[in-house]
Amino acid sequence: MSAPASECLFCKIVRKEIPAALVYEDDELLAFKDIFPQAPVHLLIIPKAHCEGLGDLTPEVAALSGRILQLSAQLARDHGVMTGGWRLLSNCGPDAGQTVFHLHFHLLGGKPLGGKLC
Ligand code: D5M
Repeated sequence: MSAPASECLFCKIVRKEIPAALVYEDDELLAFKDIFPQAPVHLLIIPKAHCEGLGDLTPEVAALSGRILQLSAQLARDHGVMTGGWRLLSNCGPDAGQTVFHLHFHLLGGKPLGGKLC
């Protein structure tokens, strides 16, 4: 069950009601360091507009998908993991382990990444 946008953790980060280690911000997108990093580089990229996840894309957020991919490559470059390799993933729903129901993409790198499922 998704929290309303007013209670959503990542919406609160967007509104600067709770702190986060921001690494990128523009009118539409925000990126910040994951609070429980699973790799030396572990960033979260989110649309500022609320939607629950990939199964709940609004037209507004769907239109940002190309920008999200471009930003992920830019951040991978800026954070020094472009050469070694990096991973972009979004957990969608309980079986995938989604815990925050505001669409987000994990950008991971800086070490050999295990857990390759496909
Ligand atoms: O990923 C949700 C991710 O969100 C998880 O890796 C922890 C991270 N998280 C939770 N709270 C915060 C704050 N306050 N700042 C930064 N990162 C945070 P999921 O795919 O939903 O499991």
